[in-house]
Amino acid sequence: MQNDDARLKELTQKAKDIRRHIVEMTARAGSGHPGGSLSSADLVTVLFFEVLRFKPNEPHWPDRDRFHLSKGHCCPLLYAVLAEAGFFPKEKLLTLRRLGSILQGHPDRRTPGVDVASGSLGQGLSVALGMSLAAKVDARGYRVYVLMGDGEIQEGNIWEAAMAASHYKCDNLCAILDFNGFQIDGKTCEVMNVEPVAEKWKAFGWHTIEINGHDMGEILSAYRLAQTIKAKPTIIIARTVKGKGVSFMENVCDFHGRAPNKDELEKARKELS
Ligand SMILES: Cc1ncc(C[n+]2csc(CCOP(=O)(O)OP(=O)(O)O)c2C)c(N)n1
Repeated sequence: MQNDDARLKELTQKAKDIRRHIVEMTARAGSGHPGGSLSSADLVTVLFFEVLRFKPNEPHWPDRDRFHLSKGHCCPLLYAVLAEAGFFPKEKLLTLRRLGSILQGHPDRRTPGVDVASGSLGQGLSVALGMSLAAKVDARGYRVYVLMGDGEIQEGNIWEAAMAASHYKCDNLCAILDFNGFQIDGKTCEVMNVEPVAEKWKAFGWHTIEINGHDMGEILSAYRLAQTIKAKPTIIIARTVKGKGVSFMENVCDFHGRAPNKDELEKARKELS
């Protein structure tokens, strides 16, 4: 790998391009979820462009590392990353949420690079656990990554999967928690506090790594460390800012599920140019 500093700079630029796609796609669609897409953009950019093994021309390559977007409403991010990675042409991004488009409002298997549909929160860790166990049964070396939201982990289903993953010593499984502090109705700590979050995952037998989810160096180190952990699953708890990268969207709950209008799009484009 080339010098880390230079590479981190490239990844920062890539994340900016991806953020621009997110605001452009949702603005064109007139709906969608920019806030949580922007907060996870750095985490998913580093994952796709530095860590995951995949072949865009062969989306079902059996040895590909798996990525499951459990917080499926953040699919503008996933689609932007898949397009940048070459799974389909970038022009398709502006068809988000259109009837008949390969890019639906929540992930669907019609999109190259999407293995499992998502959107109903709380299910993704169980999906990832199944993939992780399948790799072990089939003696394959792929790793499984799953992205969840801090609001999402209020779902009980998550904790059943958390318990099973450590019971079965799923060290090929890495969960990423985008802890942006907001969910659909407001602050997570006010709706249903999930803290102390690291202690909860530790108690469930997971290796936990806490990072700033916008520091590309910390993100990359966390993924590298996770690859070395044996006999237990790992969770990367990333503290992030909802709407990160667009000043007037940052920490504004309204942008959880509202697209930028024409003026807001222009402002956002300037900030991301
Ligand atoms: C089972 C289920 N209940 C409710 C919803 C509606 N919903 C969509 S996004 C969301 C909030 C999610 O918050 P969080 O996981 O923190 O996501 P982020 O802030 O990262 O966007 C809710 C409740 C859903 N998609 N699935």
